Amino acid sequence: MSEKIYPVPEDWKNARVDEATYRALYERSMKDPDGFWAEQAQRIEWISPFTTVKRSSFDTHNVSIKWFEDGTTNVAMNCIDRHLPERANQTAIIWEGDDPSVSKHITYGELHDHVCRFANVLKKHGVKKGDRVTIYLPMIPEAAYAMLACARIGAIHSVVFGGFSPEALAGRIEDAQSDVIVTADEGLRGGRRVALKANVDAALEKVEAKSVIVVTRTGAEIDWVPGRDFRYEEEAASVHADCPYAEMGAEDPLFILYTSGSTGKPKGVLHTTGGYLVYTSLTHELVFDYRPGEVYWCTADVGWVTGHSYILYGPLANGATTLMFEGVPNYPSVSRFWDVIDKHGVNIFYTAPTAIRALMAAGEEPVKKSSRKSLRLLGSVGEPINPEAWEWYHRVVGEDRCPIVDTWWQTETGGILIAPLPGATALKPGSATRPLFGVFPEIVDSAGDVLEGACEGNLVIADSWPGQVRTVFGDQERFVQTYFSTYSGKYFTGDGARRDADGYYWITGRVDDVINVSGHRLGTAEIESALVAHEKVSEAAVVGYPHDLKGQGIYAYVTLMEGAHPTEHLRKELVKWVREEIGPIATPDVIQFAPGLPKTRSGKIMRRILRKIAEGEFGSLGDTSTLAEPGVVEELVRGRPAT
Ligand code: 6R9
Repeated sequence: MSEKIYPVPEDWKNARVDEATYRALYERSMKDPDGFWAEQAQRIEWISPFTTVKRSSFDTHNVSIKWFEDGTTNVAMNCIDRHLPERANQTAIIWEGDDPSVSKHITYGELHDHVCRFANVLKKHGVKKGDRVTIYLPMIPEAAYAMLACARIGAIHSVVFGGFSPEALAGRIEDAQSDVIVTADEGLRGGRRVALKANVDAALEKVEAKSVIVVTRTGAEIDWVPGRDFRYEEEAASVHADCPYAEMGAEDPLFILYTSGSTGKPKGVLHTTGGYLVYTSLTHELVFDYRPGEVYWCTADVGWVTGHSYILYGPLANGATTLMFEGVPNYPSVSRFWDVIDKHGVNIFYTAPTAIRALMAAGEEPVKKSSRKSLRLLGSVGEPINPEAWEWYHRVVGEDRCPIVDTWWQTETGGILIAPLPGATALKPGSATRPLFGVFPEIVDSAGDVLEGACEGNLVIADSWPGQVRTVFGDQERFVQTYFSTYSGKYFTGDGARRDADGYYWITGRVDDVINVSGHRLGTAEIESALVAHEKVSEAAVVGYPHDLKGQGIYAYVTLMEGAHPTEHLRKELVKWVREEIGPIATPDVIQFAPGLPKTRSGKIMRRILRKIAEGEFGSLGDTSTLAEPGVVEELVRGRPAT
């Protein structure tokens, strides 16, 4: 690991938070969390003020997380209405289309009108406080309008990433019991069309919904179910232009977002209103040192938590100008990101290591063609960033002048928990550095004992912070089981971490059966259950292996049914099958047909061995003596395809 240190640049010493302020505020947040958060909560507007700041318990028998619970507010009011006196004519959203000649600016005033109309359309379709609305849209402004419209009337949105298959979409609609689906005729990414409405149609053959509201994006011809399907544009023209915001309790749900875990189906991570907004707004302002008037760009998709917290809610709560990009980094050319930065004068740029690695592979020339002189700060999120990619990002993209904030967090954490503050923290490439205010990380060993000083182990958080997940939608037991039972009384992140002598954290990756492919979280169990759903597959085991661009690739061991033959044709069919069951992000990189899987005598698959074989580390397979049939390992080693 790189031990190079990048001190805070001279011209950053006047940032919002310097080293002394960081230390003082962090200490205050630990000693007097109630006082600290009561003060921070004033950054948003409350309808009725809270009197209780925090009431939380991580006790396995009684997990409960509540922040500002007797206060009331509204997220859309905070993200829009509150800014109107000062910012009605300021751009809230810059939308950059997939086609580089298409973009538009939406002011806070216009955002207000769009969101009100969208809210009234939802109301017209019977959506009430607490109802779930599934949003399956591409990266178009209507995605933001729809999410904020839900927030405005107190409905709970469940955004499903547009890359998910009908099967995956159906599962999420069913779990959320959502009657209304918002989609588009098609999406457009990298010049290619994505058949969103057709996917919704296919999903609704499996589950029911009352209304499908279809935004027109490409104008493609699509199938239509009269009485169920409605054109958004026609609906919007038929409703009032104004819609009052609902008064919501701080602990009323804001959204559900499905994420993969180590077992079973994806979990509906539930976030609530007050604490989430306070936390995303604070972290957006401090981590990115956001200044009024600046253009801020996060390249995530709104289908992921990064899009929720740092394209939409955090930036808009701060009255920022946030850029929303429909396309991909390499269309029409690998200069696209840098061209967009110049076109819109982007000051703060936040992307994922997987994109950086892919663009790094294209060389410096496509970057150097652009000026990037507007850039002031760079950010990274989604997976550990390898020091080579960090150095390249810093030297080539940021021309050695822009600090990089490597932000560690999760769908469950709502916002960034560990990251540098650019005016306070010396940087070490590959380290997410130090905890933010009110965040109490600990590293524990497998027995649960807290390790001190420089150490390596599993990362837990010892106490609650306002942006934390409140429950798994409809399944509190699973919530407790997943996050609070491994290490009693602590939130378990599922990540491993190292802490160095300076107190810096280095996230080493997942320690559970979750893999991180291009920054997307996938449960190996999900891919396995997709594979065994195929009629020719009898058993499957999926592991991650190091992949140059994606961070981790998907390696699947597949055992076939009697009579089925391991052909190239079947391999392709299985790849296609998984894409259809889950979506293209779950495409297996390697499928190895295996006559048998290594199992213990009690029948447990020994994943440790499968991981080693996938990594090509045959010399370190460890103890195989407990295997029921030691011979299968040799066969797997012999049969391993080149990766
Ligand atoms: C925000 C987001 C969460 C998992 C997390 C960890 C990995 C995210 C990281 C990082 C190292 C970083 N992760 N950021 N690892 N350094 N800066 O990505 O949420 O999709 O839920 O993924 O991603 O393994 O546990 P989510």
